Amino acid sequence: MAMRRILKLSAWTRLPLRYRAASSLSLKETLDKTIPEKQEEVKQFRREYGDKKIGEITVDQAYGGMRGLKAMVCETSVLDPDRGIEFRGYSIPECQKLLPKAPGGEEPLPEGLFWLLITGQIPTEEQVNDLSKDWAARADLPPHVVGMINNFPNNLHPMSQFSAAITGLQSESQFAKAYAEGINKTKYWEYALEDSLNLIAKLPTVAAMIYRNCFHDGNVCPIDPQKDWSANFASMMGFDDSQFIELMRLYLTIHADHEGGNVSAHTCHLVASALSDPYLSFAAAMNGLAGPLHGLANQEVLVWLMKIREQVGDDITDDGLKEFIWNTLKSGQVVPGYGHAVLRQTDPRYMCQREFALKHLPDDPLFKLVSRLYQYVPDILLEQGKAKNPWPNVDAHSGVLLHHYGLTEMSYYTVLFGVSRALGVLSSIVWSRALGLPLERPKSMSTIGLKALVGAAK
Ligand code: CMX
Repeated sequence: MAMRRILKLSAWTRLPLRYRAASSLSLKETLDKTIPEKQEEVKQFRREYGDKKIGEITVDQAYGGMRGLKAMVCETSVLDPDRGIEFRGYSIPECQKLLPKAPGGEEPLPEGLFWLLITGQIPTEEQVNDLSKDWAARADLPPHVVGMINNFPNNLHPMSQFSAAITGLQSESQFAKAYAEGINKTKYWEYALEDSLNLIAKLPTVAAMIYRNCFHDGNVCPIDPQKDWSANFASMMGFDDSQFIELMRLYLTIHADHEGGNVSAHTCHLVASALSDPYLSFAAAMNGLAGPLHGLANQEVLVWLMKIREQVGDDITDDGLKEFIWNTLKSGQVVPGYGHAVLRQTDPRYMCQREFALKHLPDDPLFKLVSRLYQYVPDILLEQGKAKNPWPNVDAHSGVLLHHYGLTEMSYYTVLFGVSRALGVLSSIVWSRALGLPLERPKSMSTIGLKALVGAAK
């Protein structure tokens, strides 16, 4: 009885022993142990069940962006339409509770989420601290990338600068070098891991340089090896407010992964399947994230909120707000930050940002506007009758928090999303190489071919 009560006390105790991290193991040692077990599990599963059917494809799915098609494997996270994202089985509130925090902090450290995504285990504080130090030590950029970023014109969108700089970093790829030297394929994952750790470590420096060049004096302070990844990133951008640093920890944790089929994750997976190295694959992913229906929606939301303010002001009436929403729809545009290809409820990533706002900035006028939109947009989208999901997604809330702390340059917002997304998609590359996943090459059909396939009249 007492035992049962203890088991209920926290989600931590639900973890089977094998999923608890052994505090003495490094990340590489943990993967050295975990990967052969998983390889064997998958091998046996495929031997026994490889020819089992897992679904059917309709003509509408072929034309309709392959929604719901179960045709790829992603180990790091699963997206449930109602419950939202689960990172290796853990919801966002569970991650907020279980993952190590900075001293005095309340939000999880993204280093811990990365450990969870790539190993499947909740790390110890020591392991997370080691990762913070490791990333700080790897953060330097080669001189040609520094020169490249400093030469980008200010009118090149920050996401284009980000993607180009990541491609420029490809000179550092140990995967590409080892492949050229003829490395055995069983070792691919080790080089993919090394590239991923280096790239993740360097991204805040790249992103901060872009921010300081585009919007400030171009000066970026050096990395402090005593600070965690988010604190260093915030400082390099020029923000030292402890609440903003906490926000960055939360932000960089919740944007990291959204299973395998979203545009950025799928792009990364696809490009890496050609054995393009993690730098090239991640740069490609960032070009997808830069689309307005995906990551750029966080910029679009703020642009839209500012339009409401400019055109009608903060004192807009309820009817005025509803009219503004309807006008957006009637002019053939989407309401940014609402709807989702998979989710059918309010995104838990929206909810945790809302909780952060309620706790730290309840009176912020822009947050109040975001809250009022949450009251009206879903009903209007339902009345319009097109969107399958009328509820807000992550992008409906992120910009208002950044804006509150002075990060007001909305064309930069997607870069922050991109820095976080690296944690998930690069973890997946390591696993794709560990599991020996092959070149991705689905079959496409012409309309003539599809008609013939389903027996449609000529
Ligand atoms: N505003 C207006 N119309 C919307 C809408 C919205 N927020 N969401 C969906 N619709 C429309 C679609 O454009 C589509 O219209 P058509 O039939 O005229 O083409 C119709 O409703 C059905 O779409 P759906 O099946 O509900 O949604 P999809 O899976 O095709 O698209 C998404 C999903 C996210 C692209 C869409 O909801 C959207 O455009 N939302 C606004 C942009 C946004 O917030 N994107 C960020 C998503 C999260 C992320 O990746 O970062």
